[in-house]
Amino acid sequence: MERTLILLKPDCIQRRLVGAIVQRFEQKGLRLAGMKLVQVSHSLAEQHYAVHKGKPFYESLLQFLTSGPTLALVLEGREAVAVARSLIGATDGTKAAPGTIRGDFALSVQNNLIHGSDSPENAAAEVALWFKPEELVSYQPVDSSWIGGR
Ligand code: IDP
Ligand code: MG
Repeated sequence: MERTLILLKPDCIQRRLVGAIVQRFEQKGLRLAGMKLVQVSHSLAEQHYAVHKGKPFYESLLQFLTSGPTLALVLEGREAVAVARSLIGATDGTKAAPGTIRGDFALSVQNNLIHGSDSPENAAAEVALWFKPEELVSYQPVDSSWIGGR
């Protein structure tokens, strides 16, 4: 079953939007496989956003991600990576479609509330970066025959 890494960034925690956002993933049918509140170190932020090193917004992005607690989640389900990205919406809050998380709650490009892995390969690497194997839980959801995707 596919897994994806989701980060509820410091603006999401500060704005008390955790419940509203986690609810959207649960309602869709994705299930929690891991969850922890992290004060992100500079080193972890650098590793997570290594692909953006050298871009004009990189230093500011690291500053943002380390500026307060982040909630890290692993979500599991059919096509979890693509499904989560479509619920999240476009990077720039002003361009994200209404109905998406960023479309409904974000106006900023940088402070756009949430990260979601962009491919199954990156998801596997990001899950391994943020979680130890023993921090992840596998279980059979009681409603899986109704939700589908097994
Ligand atoms: P994504 O989060 O939609 O995958 P990426 O292009 O991977 O977007 O960028 C990573 C993060 O860097 C974004 O979520 C956002 O916080 C920040 N970011 C991206 N582009 C810009 C920009 O042009 N200015 C400021 N911050 C940006
Ligand atoms: Mg990205």
